[in-house]
Amino acid sequence: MSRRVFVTGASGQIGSNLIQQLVKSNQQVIASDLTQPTFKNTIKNLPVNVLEKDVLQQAVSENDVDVIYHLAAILSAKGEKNPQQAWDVNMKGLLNILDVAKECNCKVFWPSSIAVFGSESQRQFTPQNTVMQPETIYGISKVAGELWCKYYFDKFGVDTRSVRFPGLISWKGEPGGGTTDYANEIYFSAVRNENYTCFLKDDAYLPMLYMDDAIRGIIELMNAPAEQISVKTSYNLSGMSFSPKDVWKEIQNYYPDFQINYDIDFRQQIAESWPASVDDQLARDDWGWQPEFDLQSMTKEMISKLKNRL
Ligand code: VAH
Repeated sequence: MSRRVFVTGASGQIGSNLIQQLVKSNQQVIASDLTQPTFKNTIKNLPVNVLEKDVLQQAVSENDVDVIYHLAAILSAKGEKNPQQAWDVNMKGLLNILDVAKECNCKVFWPSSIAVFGSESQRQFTPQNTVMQPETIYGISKVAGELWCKYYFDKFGVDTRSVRFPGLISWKGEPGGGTTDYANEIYFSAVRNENYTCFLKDDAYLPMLYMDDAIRGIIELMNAPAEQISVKTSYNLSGMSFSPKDVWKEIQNYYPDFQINYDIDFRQQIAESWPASVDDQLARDDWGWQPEFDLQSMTKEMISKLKNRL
Protein backbone atom coordinates (compact mmCIF):
# COMPACT_ATOMS: atom_id res chain seq x y z
CA MET A 1 0.00 0.00 0.00
CA SER A 2 1.42 3.37 -1.04
CA ARG A 3 1.79 5.74 1.89
CA ARG A 4 3.08 9.31 2.10
CA VAL A 5 6.28 9.07 4.13
CA PHE A 6 8.43 11.88 5.53
CA VAL A 7 12.12 11.10 6.22
CA THR A 8 14.40 13.30 8.32
CA GLY A 9 18.18 12.79 8.10
CA ALA A 10 17.53 11.42 4.60
CA SER A 11 21.13 12.02 3.41
CA GLY A 12 22.65 10.07 6.33
CA GLN A 13 23.85 6.45 6.35
CA ILE A 14 20.46 4.89 7.15
CA GLY A 15 18.46 7.53 5.28
CA SER A 16 20.21 7.19 1.93
CA ASN A 17 19.60 3.44 2.01
CA LEU A 18 16.04 3.66 3.36
CA ILE A 19 14.90 6.23 0.78
CA GLN A 20 15.89 3.86 -2.03
CA GLN A 21 13.88 1.02 -0.49
CA LEU A 22 10.84 3.21 0.20
CA VAL A 23 10.84 4.49 -3.40
CA LYS A 24 11.24 0.91 -4.68
CA SER A 25 8.14 -0.11 -2.71
CA ASN A 26 6.17 2.77 -4.30
CA GLN A 27 5.95 4.93 -1.19
CA GLN A 28 5.44 8.65 -1.84
CA VAL A 29 8.61 9.97 -0.21
CA ILE A 30 9.30 13.45 1.11
CA ALA A 31 13.05 13.40 1.84
CA SER A 32 14.50 16.03 4.17
CA ASP A 33 17.84 16.93 5.71
CA LEU A 34 19.64 20.04 6.96
CA THR A 35 20.91 20.61 3.43
CA GLN A 36 18.29 19.94 0.76
CA PRO A 37 18.71 16.31 -0.42
CA THR A 38 18.92 15.47 -4.14
CA PHE A 39 17.16 12.12 -4.37
CA LYS A 40 15.46 11.06 -7.62
CA ASN A 41 11.91 9.59 -7.64
CA THR A 42 10.93 11.21 -4.34
CA ILE A 43 7.92 13.51 -4.50
CA LYS A 44 9.87 16.24 -2.66
CA ASN A 45 13.36 16.99 -1.32
CA LEU A 46 13.19 19.60 1.45
CA PRO A 47 15.79 21.46 3.56
CA VAL A 48 14.49 20.94 7.12
CA ASN A 49 16.09 21.57 10.52
CA VAL A 50 14.37 19.26 13.03
CA LEU A 51 14.80 21.97 15.69
CA GLU A 52 12.33 24.17 13.77
CA LYS A 53 9.01 22.66 14.81
CA ASP A 54 6.85 24.98 12.71
CA VAL A 55 8.78 24.00 9.56
CA LEU A 56 8.32 20.32 10.46
CA GLN A 57 4.61 20.84 11.15
CA GLN A 58 4.13 22.59 7.81
CA ALA A 59 6.06 19.94 5.83
CA VAL A 60 4.11 17.07 7.44
CA SER A 61 0.63 18.62 7.29
CA GLU A 62 1.01 20.14 3.80
CA ASN A 63 2.10 16.78 2.38
CA ASP A 64 -0.57 14.78 4.17
CA VAL A 65 2.07 12.48 5.69
CA ASP A 66 1.09 9.06 7.07
CA VAL A 67 4.47 7.83 8.40
CA ILE A 68 7.53 9.70 9.70
CA TYR A 69 10.97 8.05 9.67
CA HIS A 70 12.95 10.28 12.05
CA LEU A 71 16.63 9.53 11.40
CA ALA A 72 18.27 12.92 12.03
CA ALA A 73 20.73 12.55 14.95
CA ILE A 74 24.27 13.19 16.11
CA LEU A 75 26.10 9.88 16.72
CA SER A 76 28.25 8.75 19.66
CA ALA A 77 31.72 10.04 18.78
CA LYS A 78 30.66 13.40 17.36
CA GLY A 79 28.28 13.84 20.30
CA GLU A 80 31.14 13.65 22.80
CA LYS A 81 32.80 16.61 21.09
CA ASN A 82 29.71 18.82 21.61
CA PRO A 83 27.36 17.22 24.19
CA GLN A 84 24.91 20.14 24.38
CA GLN A 85 24.44 20.21 20.62
CA ALA A 86 23.99 16.42 20.55
CA TRP A 87 21.38 16.65 23.32
CA ASP A 88 19.51 19.45 21.53
CA VAL A 89 19.43 17.75 18.12
CA ASN A 90 18.70 14.26 19.45
CA MET A 91 16.15 15.24 22.12
CA LYS A 92 14.46 18.45 20.96
CA GLY A 93 14.43 17.05 17.44
CA LEU A 94 12.65 13.89 18.59
CA LEU A 95 10.18 15.79 20.78
CA ASN A 96 9.29 18.05 17.85
CA ILE A 97 8.66 14.98 15.71
CA LEU A 98 6.53 13.29 18.38
CA ASP A 99 4.42 16.43 18.81
CA VAL A 100 3.92 16.79 15.05
CA ALA A 101 3.07 13.07 14.77
CA LYS A 102 0.47 13.47 17.52
CA GLU A 103 -1.08 16.54 15.87
CA CYS A 104 -1.02 15.02 12.35
CA ASN A 105 -1.86 11.43 13.38
CA CYS A 106 1.34 9.91 11.91
CA LYS A 107 3.07 6.61 12.70
CA VAL A 108 6.73 7.09 13.72
CA PHE A 109 9.93 5.07 13.24
CA TRP A 110 12.89 6.21 15.29
CA PRO A 111 16.25 4.38 15.55
CA SER A 112 17.66 3.75 19.00
CA SER A 113 21.01 2.05 19.52
CA ILE A 114 22.88 -0.53 21.58
CA ALA A 115 24.57 2.64 22.90
CA VAL A 116 21.73 2.72 25.49
CA PHE A 117 23.75 0.12 27.44
CA GLY A 118 26.84 0.90 29.53
CA SER A 119 29.61 -0.83 31.48
CA GLU A 120 27.10 -1.82 34.20
CA SER A 121 25.02 -3.79 31.70
CA GLN A 122 25.62 -7.50 31.04
CA ARG A 123 28.08 -7.38 28.12
CA GLN A 124 27.54 -10.81 26.55
CA PHE A 125 24.14 -11.41 24.98
CA THR A 126 22.77 -8.23 26.58
CA PRO A 127 19.09 -8.75 27.43
CA GLN A 128 16.22 -6.54 26.23
CA ASN A 129 15.66 -5.28 29.77
CA THR A 130 18.75 -4.70 31.95
CA VAL A 131 20.72 -1.92 33.62
CA MET A 132 20.95 1.07 31.29
CA GLN A 133 23.63 3.55 32.34
CA PRO A 134 25.04 4.79 29.02
CA GLU A 135 28.36 6.67 29.16
CA THR A 136 27.87 8.87 26.08
CA ILE A 137 25.47 11.77 25.59
CA TYR A 138 24.29 9.92 22.48
CA GLY A 139 23.39 6.89 24.61
CA ILE A 140 21.70 9.09 27.23
CA SER A 141 19.62 10.76 24.49
CA LYS A 142 18.65 7.32 23.16
CA VAL A 143 17.49 6.03 26.60
CA ALA A 144 15.48 9.22 27.12
CA GLY A 145 14.16 9.05 23.56
CA GLU A 146 12.94 5.47 24.02
CA LEU A 147 11.00 6.55 27.13
CA TRP A 148 9.51 9.57 25.34
CA CYS A 149 8.38 7.32 22.47
CA LYS A 150 6.64 5.00 24.94
CA TYR A 151 5.12 8.03 26.73
CA TYR A 152 3.61 9.38 23.49
CA PHE A 153 2.17 5.94 22.77
CA ASP A 154 0.76 5.45 26.28
CA LYS A 155 -0.62 9.01 26.74
CA PHE A 156 -1.58 10.06 23.21
CA GLY A 157 -1.78 6.83 21.20
CA VAL A 158 1.01 7.79 18.79
CA ASP A 159 2.14 4.55 17.10
CA THR A 160 5.89 4.86 17.76
CA ARG A 161 8.19 1.97 16.76
CA SER A 162 11.93 1.58 17.30
CA VAL A 163 14.91 -0.78 17.21
CA ARG A 164 18.29 -0.57 18.98
CA PHE A 165 20.66 -0.76 16.02
CA PRO A 166 24.18 -2.13 16.42
CA GLY A 167 26.94 -0.76 14.20
CA LEU A 168 25.64 -0.52 10.63
CA ILE A 169 27.71 -1.32 7.57
CA SER A 170 26.85 -0.11 4.06
CA TRP A 171 28.60 0.41 0.76
CA LYS A 172 26.58 3.55 0.01
CA GLY A 173 25.84 6.36 2.43
CA GLU A 174 28.89 6.24 4.69
CA PRO A 175 28.35 6.80 8.46
CA GLY A 176 29.63 9.94 10.13
CA GLY A 177 30.67 10.51 13.73
CA GLY A 178 30.12 6.97 15.00
CA THR A 179 32.26 4.65 17.11
CA THR A 180 31.57 1.71 14.77
CA ASP A 181 32.51 3.66 11.62
CA TYR A 182 35.78 1.70 11.36
CA ALA A 183 33.76 -1.34 10.19
CA ASN A 184 32.60 0.70 7.20
CA GLU A 185 35.85 2.56 6.45
CA ILE A 186 37.95 -0.63 6.41
CA TYR A 187 36.15 -2.00 3.34
CA PHE A 188 36.59 1.28 1.41
CA SER A 189 40.33 1.23 2.21
CA ALA A 190 40.72 -2.40 1.10
CA VAL A 191 39.00 -1.84 -2.25
CA ARG A 192 41.12 1.28 -2.81
CA ASN A 193 44.21 -0.89 -2.18
CA GLU A 194 45.11 1.26 0.83
CA ASN A 195 46.05 -0.12 4.25
CA TYR A 196 43.67 0.86 7.07
CA THR A 197 44.47 2.59 10.37
CA CYS A 198 41.91 1.50 12.95
CA PHE A 199 40.91 3.69 15.92
CA LEU A 200 39.75 0.71 18.01
CA LYS A 201 41.82 -2.14 19.47
CA ASP A 202 42.09 -5.34 17.42
CA ASP A 203 39.90 -7.23 19.90
CA ALA A 204 37.10 -4.59 20.24
CA TYR A 205 34.26 -7.03 19.72
CA LEU A 206 30.96 -5.27 18.90
CA PRO A 207 27.50 -6.13 17.55
CA MET A 208 27.09 -5.22 13.89
CA LEU A 209 24.47 -5.45 11.15
CA TYR A 210 24.63 -5.21 7.37
CA MET A 211 22.54 -2.30 6.06
CA ASP A 212 20.32 -4.46 3.82
CA ASP A 213 19.24 -6.40 6.93
CA ALA A 214 18.73 -3.14 8.86
CA ILE A 215 16.49 -1.61 6.18
CA ARG A 216 14.47 -4.82 5.84
CA GLY A 217 14.10 -4.86 9.63
CA ILE A 218 12.73 -1.30 9.66
CA ILE A 219 10.17 -2.11 6.93
CA GLU A 220 9.09 -5.37 8.62
CA LEU A 221 8.72 -3.65 11.99
CA MET A 222 6.63 -0.85 10.47
CA ASN A 223 4.42 -3.29 8.53
CA ALA A 224 3.77 -5.57 11.51
CA PRO A 225 0.22 -5.43 12.94
CA ALA A 226 0.15 -3.10 15.98
CA GLU A 227 -1.03 -5.90 18.27
CA GLN A 228 2.24 -7.80 17.62
CA ILE A 229 4.40 -4.93 18.90
CA SER A 230 4.89 -5.60 22.62
CA VAL A 231 7.85 -3.19 23.04
CA LYS A 232 7.13 0.54 22.78
CA THR A 233 10.57 1.67 23.96
CA SER A 234 12.89 -0.08 21.47
CA TYR A 235 13.74 -3.64 20.38
CA ASN A 236 17.25 -5.09 20.72
CA LEU A 237 18.45 -6.00 17.24
CA SER A 238 21.60 -7.77 16.07
CA GLY A 239 23.04 -9.61 13.10
CA MET A 240 26.59 -10.58 14.00
CA SER A 241 29.47 -9.57 16.29
CA PHE A 242 33.10 -9.16 15.28
CA SER A 243 36.33 -7.33 16.08
CA PRO A 244 38.63 -5.28 13.81
CA LYS A 245 40.96 -8.28 13.64
CA ASP A 246 38.09 -10.56 12.54
CA VAL A 247 37.04 -8.28 9.69
CA TRP A 248 40.64 -7.66 8.62
CA LYS A 249 41.22 -11.45 8.37
CA GLU A 250 37.99 -11.89 6.37
CA ILE A 251 39.00 -9.13 3.94
CA GLN A 252 42.40 -10.80 3.44
CA ASN A 253 40.56 -13.65 1.70
CA TYR A 254 40.03 -11.11 -1.11
CA TYR A 255 43.07 -8.85 -0.61
CA PRO A 256 45.89 -11.03 0.84
CA ASP A 257 48.27 -8.06 1.16
CA PHE A 258 45.74 -5.82 2.92
CA GLN A 259 47.24 -4.57 6.22
CA ILE A 260 45.62 -2.98 9.27
CA ASN A 261 47.44 -0.60 11.65
CA TYR A 262 46.14 0.67 14.99
CA ASP A 263 45.98 4.24 16.29
CA ILE A 264 43.61 3.95 19.26
CA ASP A 265 41.58 7.02 20.20
CA PHE A 266 38.78 8.01 22.63
CA ARG A 267 36.31 5.83 20.78
CA GLN A 268 37.92 2.71 22.30
CA GLN A 269 36.57 3.71 25.71
CA ILE A 270 33.08 4.14 24.24
CA ALA A 271 33.31 0.72 22.55
CA GLU A 272 34.36 -0.92 25.84
CA SER A 273 31.16 0.35 27.49
CA TRP A 274 28.92 -1.28 24.86
CA PRO A 275 27.69 -4.89 24.58
CA ALA A 276 29.77 -7.51 22.80
CA SER A 277 26.54 -9.17 21.66
CA VAL A 278 22.81 -8.64 22.27
CA ASP A 279 19.78 -10.89 22.73
CA ASP A 280 17.23 -9.96 20.04
CA GLN A 281 14.85 -12.90 20.67
CA LEU A 282 11.91 -10.60 21.44
CA ALA A 283 12.12 -8.96 17.98
CA ARG A 284 12.24 -12.47 16.47
CA ASP A 285 9.21 -13.58 18.49
CA ASP A 286 7.07 -10.45 18.06
CA TRP A 287 7.52 -9.57 14.39
CA GLY A 288 9.72 -12.27 12.83
CA TRP A 289 13.09 -10.50 12.82
CA GLN A 290 15.79 -12.64 11.22
CA PRO A 291 19.17 -11.30 9.98
CA GLU A 292 20.42 -12.76 6.69
CA PHE A 293 24.04 -11.57 6.51
CA ASP A 294 27.03 -12.80 8.53
CA LEU A 295 30.63 -11.53 8.35
CA GLN A 296 31.48 -13.83 5.43
CA SER A 297 28.48 -12.99 3.24
CA MET A 298 28.60 -9.28 4.14
CA THR A 299 32.30 -9.06 3.20
CA LYS A 300 31.62 -10.74 -0.15
CA GLU A 301 28.76 -8.30 -0.84
CA MET A 302 30.61 -5.18 0.36
CA ILE A 303 33.67 -5.90 -1.76
CA SER A 304 31.75 -6.69 -4.93
CA LYS A 305 29.51 -3.60 -4.58
CA LEU A 306 32.45 -1.31 -3.72
CA LYS A 307 34.50 -2.58 -6.67
CA ASN A 308 31.68 -1.49 -8.98
CA ARG A 309 31.15 1.79 -7.17
CA LEU A 310 34.75 2.94 -6.66
C1 VAH B 1 27.60 4.93 16.57
N1 VAH B 1 26.91 3.83 14.52
O1 VAH B 1 28.69 4.40 16.40
C2 VAH B 1 26.41 4.35 15.79
C3 VAH B 1 25.73 3.22 16.52
C4 VAH B 1 25.98 1.18 17.98
C5 VAH B 1 26.68 2.29 17.24
O2 VAH B 1 24.73 3.68 17.35
O3 VAH B 1 27.43 5.87 17.31
